[in-house]
Amino acid sequence: MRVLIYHRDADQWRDVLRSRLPEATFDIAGDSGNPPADFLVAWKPPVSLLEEQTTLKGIVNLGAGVDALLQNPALPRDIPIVKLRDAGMGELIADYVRYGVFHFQRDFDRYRRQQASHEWREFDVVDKRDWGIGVLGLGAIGSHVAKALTADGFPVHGWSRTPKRIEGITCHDGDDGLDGLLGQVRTLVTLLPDTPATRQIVNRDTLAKLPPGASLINPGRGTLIDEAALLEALGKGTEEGQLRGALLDAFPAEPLAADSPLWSHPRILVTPHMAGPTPLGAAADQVADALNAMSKGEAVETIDPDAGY
Ligand code: OXD
Repeated sequence: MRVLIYHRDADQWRDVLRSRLPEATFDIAGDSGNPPADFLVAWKPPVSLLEEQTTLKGIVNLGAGVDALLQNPALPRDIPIVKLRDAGMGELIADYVRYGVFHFQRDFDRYRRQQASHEWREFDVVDKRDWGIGVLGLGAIGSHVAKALTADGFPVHGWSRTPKRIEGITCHDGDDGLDGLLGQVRTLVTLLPDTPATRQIVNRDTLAKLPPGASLINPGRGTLIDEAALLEALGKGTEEGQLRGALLDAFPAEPLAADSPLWSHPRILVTPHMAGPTPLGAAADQVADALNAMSKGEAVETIDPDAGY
């Protein structure tokens, strides 16, 4: 089998995959002019690359989100597309979210601002059991995050499009379920895929349904959030508005533009899409298994292009 790899760290991927599939041939792809391949292993391949690869029998997406791939107009629709499931990203993203939750629950955001004005003032701690957290999106990563927060002692509400049951998590679904969840949470975490149904799910209406002083953590997709509504809910300056603060890792256009107002807002923390880097080892096992199965014509767990994940 001939495999083409398109990734920023393509050499590393080639080495780990070669050690798992010694009989396969691996080539590293440029934007065009590549040898024809049976399988493409890629993260955000360019249109030109997909256009020239007319012999592909399958694609492995080197990430959990398939939005960029599905938006590629040259994506073949008649071959299996496999994405990475939780290959260790769940734990990394859970740590990121837990950091964010403690940032707000233990008032680190306020202490950081107080330090700037040399102010010594202690806040009463809100008990974890009274700090409801809403996790929008209960896929492999969302449910990992929800369980980690439950283990920390927070009451966790999860939301998904279709009904789910996860032990220890209060699960909600559908539009009514979303409204019910929003009213009960002090921190909202967005881990939904980017689909037409989820775009700007965090908008003026949803933000208004959160209790005053709630916080937002987005390690998911930038498109989930209506940025103008977010800035409006935060209000200006250091004075806490309807929304107390936000920790944002994903943006509709990345890198975040240098002149974006998000950078300088005193109650927004910006991180450069670093919440869930893909750990090579476990991910390489998943990629190798998928390539192996597809090359033998065996069934693989493929994405659903219509659902968008
Ligand atoms: C992913 C990502 O989807 O890194 O895996 O955003």
